[in-house]
Amino acid sequence: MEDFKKCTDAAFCNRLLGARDEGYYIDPASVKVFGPAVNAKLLNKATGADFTLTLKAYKGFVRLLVDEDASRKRFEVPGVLMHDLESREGSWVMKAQTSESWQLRCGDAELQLRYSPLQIDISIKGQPVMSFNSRQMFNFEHKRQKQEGDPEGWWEETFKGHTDSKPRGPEGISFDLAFPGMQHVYGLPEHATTLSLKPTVDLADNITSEPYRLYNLDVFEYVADSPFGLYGSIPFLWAQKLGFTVGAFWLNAAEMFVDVGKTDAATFTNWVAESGILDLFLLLGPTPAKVSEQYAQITGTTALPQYFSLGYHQCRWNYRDEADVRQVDANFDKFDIPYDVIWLDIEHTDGKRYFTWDKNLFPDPVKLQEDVASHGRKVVTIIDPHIKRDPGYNIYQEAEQNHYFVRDKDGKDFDGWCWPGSSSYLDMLNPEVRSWWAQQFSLSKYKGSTPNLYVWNDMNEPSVFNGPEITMPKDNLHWGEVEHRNLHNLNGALFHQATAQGLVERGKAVFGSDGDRPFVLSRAFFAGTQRIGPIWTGDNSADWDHLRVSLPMIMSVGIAGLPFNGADVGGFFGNPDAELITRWNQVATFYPFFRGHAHLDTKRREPWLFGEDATRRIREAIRARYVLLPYIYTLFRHANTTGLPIMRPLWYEFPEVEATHGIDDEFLLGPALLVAPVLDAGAESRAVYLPGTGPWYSAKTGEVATPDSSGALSVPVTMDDVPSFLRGGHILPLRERARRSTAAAKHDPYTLLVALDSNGQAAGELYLDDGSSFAFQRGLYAHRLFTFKDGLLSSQELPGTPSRYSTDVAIERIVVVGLRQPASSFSVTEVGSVKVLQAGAGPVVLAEGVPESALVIRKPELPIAGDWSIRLAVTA
Ligand code: NBV
Repeated sequence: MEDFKKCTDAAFCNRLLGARDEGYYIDPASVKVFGPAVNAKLLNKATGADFTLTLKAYKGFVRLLVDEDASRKRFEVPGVLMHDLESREGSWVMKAQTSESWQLRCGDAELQLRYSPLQIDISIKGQPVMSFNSRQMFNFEHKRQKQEGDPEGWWEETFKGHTDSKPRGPEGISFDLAFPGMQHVYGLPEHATTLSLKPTVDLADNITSEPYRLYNLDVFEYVADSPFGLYGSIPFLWAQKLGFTVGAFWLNAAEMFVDVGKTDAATFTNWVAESGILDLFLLLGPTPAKVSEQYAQITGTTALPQYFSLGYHQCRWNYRDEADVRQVDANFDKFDIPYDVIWLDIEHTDGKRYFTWDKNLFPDPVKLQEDVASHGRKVVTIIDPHIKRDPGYNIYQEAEQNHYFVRDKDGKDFDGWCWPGSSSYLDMLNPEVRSWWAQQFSLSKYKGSTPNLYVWNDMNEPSVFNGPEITMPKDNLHWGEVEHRNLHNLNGALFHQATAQGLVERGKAVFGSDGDRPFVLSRAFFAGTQRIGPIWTGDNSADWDHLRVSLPMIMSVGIAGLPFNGADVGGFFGNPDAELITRWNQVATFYPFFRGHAHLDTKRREPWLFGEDATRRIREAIRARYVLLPYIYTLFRHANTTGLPIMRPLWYEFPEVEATHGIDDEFLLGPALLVAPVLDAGAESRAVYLPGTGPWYSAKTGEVATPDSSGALSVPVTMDDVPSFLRGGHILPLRERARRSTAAAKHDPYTLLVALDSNGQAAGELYLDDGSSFAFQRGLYAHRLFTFKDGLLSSQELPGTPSRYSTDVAIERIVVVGLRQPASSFSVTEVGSVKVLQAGAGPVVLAEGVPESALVIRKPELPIAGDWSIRLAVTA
């Protein structure tokens, strides 16, 4: 951690974090309201500096913009905000106006704008929820000329021998945001720490631990509990108290630090960024789902993934050669373990020249991909952003000739050290560079690639081995003479975007206008990355702490609008033993992105290498993933339409249950499945908290789980167990047949698992499409709604989703848990055109066991995408 800055090592953080200035005020004469916008002039008493302030009303959120005047405008982060944002505009209704403040209303929100010192208080339905600058920590370092005697750190600073020339001087921005009555704040990824963010300052603003840092970095062997910045940054924070969930998103891609302080009365946060502007969105919730939707309206929703990419991925640095890949591929079949994708890390290239192949190790990559594809599987290759400075390498040559590289402060192509040695870095801020890069993925340019090859972008923070903090100097220059410092945290997302665009274009060339959805995994990320593709949590370690912290990490990235993410299964560094790798796979069944991966120096660890018992258990964990895929894909459709997370904190579904607010070692997969995985070595039991009144059913046996009156339950566990619970009131679509890949299951029938609530009711959904193309965007999908009420189970279109996708796939089983009478006392009667069916007790889905109360309807032969209903009648 020595390589990385603390707040005190960064001049702007040193100056601004915790600093007060009461001198910022609004000139009352300047305040004007134009429909959705309040415009005003903001001034600083001591310096005389003036700024423009805009407060804009939208439906469900408020946007506060502060910038210098038009002649000194700062860098604004491009490409993150949704194009249709303006269509969400609301309008202000004036409530009261005095010489000291204005009171405005927009929807349920009331806002008070105080002039001097500047302060903005927001309440919803009379409840205060947010307060901006109540502690006078707002500061905006205005543009200035260098002068004799300026304080140290204004125009230059040095860290570990690297000097940042800072030609524009101090440009920091800071503010405080308080959340009255709220004890929990979440989000602000990426950090390896608890989901509910721990305080970093005490009441007197003394630092008790480092502030949370947002600065995309390649952190070698990160520790499992730390506020240090990792590979990605999303400056989006959640806060909540009973009845109110709100959010704050600062669109700013410069280095940032955030302090969190708590009192009984409120949680205080103090944010500082090195440059850029203040563009702060205050999301008014008031429920978790509303906050997700509001954030999605601002930055977009998750791209609908390729169905295959939700299966299991097998990665390793490195699968040595073609024979190794074939062997691993064959072993999955031999050991009867499904998988969808095999990955090739940097060693597959010719000297780390991406888009090339090591000719000795991979002499016939096309044949290799075709063979893997003949089993319905895909190959992923790594394409990193550092370009070897080799005049004989076509990518370098073209980029160099076209001036496509980021320049150093003196205007020369930046030369940094990375895997290939001396390297340059493409300037992805330039749209021309992005489209040139995208073209490199065409089949004719990327020699040895096929339509079954997808991509992995690593090291895109960017990682520069000999750079400050192992990254790019901040005074490097991008397109339009923009300093790297302004867009550092966006850098990786731009690269990711250009790569995904390449696969989109390739897909259109190969498959025609419906194309092929891209799959590109990225390590670095920023707000908006959800529109591009998944990320993973980087180089974790094979230990229990990293297994445990993977849950809050995945959830925190997920609630920050980027739910398609996961952690390296098994831990990247080090060697997991049979117990850890088994437990890790059992947890990862439920990760939104499920990939086994390992460092070059680790022992081989494919699922069959840990003895028979472990192989069987890992097989079960991966199979359970495939069983759940129809449900998981449906969750992704919701992420795609409205922005809901996949792996959810308990409080996300139960915000009204205060006891859930601090829990992060359990989670819900979507709304219907609660998982309390085993996260400790040698565990013989797992303490579980079940929120609400349930009923909750054991996913293993279908029996009702009975916690004590506080919701606590101790579940005995063996190495075979992953305590998980079905939430009464939900119907899950599943596919139970064991197959070698998602492609092999394409025509398999479904199971509906119906878990009744205390009124004997349930509902659930299934989203269906071709799983790979963009045809869904022109309506070629089906979205089914299943309901169970008064003994009648029905399937119909989800209202508003006319079904234009047809399939003759059927339902082969319906399992109902939670019936009040024994299962044997039911008969299934015909409704409409449906035949009389056989019914009886039988095993529940996720494992064995036959609870008396579970009714299993075998071979109902109902169409999965058709309308039907069947009635259960009590015969006894
Ligand atoms: O490309 C090699 C690795 C990769 O396997 C890993 O997943 C990345 O996070 N890469 C980092 C570079 C080397 C890290 C020590």
